[in-house]
Amino acid sequence: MSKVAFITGVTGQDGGHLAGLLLGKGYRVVGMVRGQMEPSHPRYRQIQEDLPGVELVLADLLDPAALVRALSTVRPDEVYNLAAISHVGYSFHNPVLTHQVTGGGVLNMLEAIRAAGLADTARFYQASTSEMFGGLDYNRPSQGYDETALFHPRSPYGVAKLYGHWITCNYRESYGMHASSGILFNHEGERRGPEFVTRKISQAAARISLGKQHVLELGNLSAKRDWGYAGDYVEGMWLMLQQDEPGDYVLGTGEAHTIREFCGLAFAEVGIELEWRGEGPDETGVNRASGTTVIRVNPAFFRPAEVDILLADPSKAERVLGWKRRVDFSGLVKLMVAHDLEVERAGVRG
Ligand code: NAP
Ligand code: F7E
Repeated sequence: MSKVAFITGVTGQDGGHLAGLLLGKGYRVVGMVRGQMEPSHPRYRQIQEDLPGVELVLADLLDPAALVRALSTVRPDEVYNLAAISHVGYSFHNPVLTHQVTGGGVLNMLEAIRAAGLADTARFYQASTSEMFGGLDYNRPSQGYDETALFHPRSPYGVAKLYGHWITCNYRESYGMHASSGILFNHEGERRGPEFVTRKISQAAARISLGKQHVLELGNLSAKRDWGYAGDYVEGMWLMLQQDEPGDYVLGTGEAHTIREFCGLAFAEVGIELEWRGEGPDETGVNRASGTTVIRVNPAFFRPAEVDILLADPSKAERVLGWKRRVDFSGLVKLMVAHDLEVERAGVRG
């Protein structure tokens, strides 16, 4: 009998990678999708095309009864809760919805597992985040955050995720559930949404090199992130649920780079050498060969509170899970730009 996995957020970046990984391991994979769709709906058909082999079930993190129905029917062995409002900038504009979906949605899932009578059998993965650390001075960013570092979230998203993290720990301690929390640092790739900075840059580099776009507008160029490849991180999620005991694990690379560095590598991939001129909101990235401005700062992309640096110490995951990232920073930039060049040349969005 093959194992059954239930994935919320299956239409997102990580959901696509995880579904592919689990199908490859012989799982029956059921993905939860939301909306008033039926199989003839174009979006439903699109999702089926994007995720071949994945069975779809309709429910929403905000609808506890629908979650109970879905879980009672599917009766999964493993539940991966990846669904969330995941954009930090957006969470400042819609903090209440973020609190309900990204925070309360985790509680709805855990309660639904209990109500469906699966608390003793189903293993649960919660998609926690490095945004919970926030990154103030006392919180040791220079040596990297591990599972014991202090939390100080700096956005409604980070605060909501912290609730999701602690309620997962609480259900583990209260009801003996096999509930694990993966504290994942930024992970990117060809499935990343274009509203996140890496994909915004890789798409723009491809488009600018092909003459389809002139300028890329960005916010804070100095923030540093610990960027890895999403395909490596979903393997870590799966490994967490294969352990005898549940736990909390940091996944990251142990290297942090600025947005500026990401731009430099991405534009180099399309043959544009960048020169940075000016400072603060007046800073620009100029094509050294042509003298044309290809990047400028738009303060509309600044956040009310920024996380200046996120750096991981993933030694527990490496030691206990045997997990290690495979794709490094330059490999990540290369694969994203190569993908976007292909998409832009073919004239389709991907
Ligand atoms: P993503 O691409 O933004 O995907 C989010 C998913 O959540 C989408 O499938 C979306 O469905 C679904 N969703 C949103 N609201 C929902 C609701 N009310 N009910 C059911 N589904 C809902 O996110 P990702 O990058 O794959 O990240 C996966 C998870 O890991 C998220 O929880 C994120 O916060 C967390 N995380 C991500 C990173 C990272 O660097 N990627 C790092 C740490 C943690 P629709 O398609 O219908 O909108
Ligand atoms: O921003 C700066 C921005 O939106 C990264 C989510 O997956 O990872 C992600 O959250 C940095 C920030 O990701 C633009 O201010 C500059 O400093 O790509 P991002 P994020 O906020 O780190 C964490 C771990 C998650 O858990 C989240 O779900 O880039 N930045 N200029 C910009 N960011 C965006 N989006 N757009 C810009 O134009």
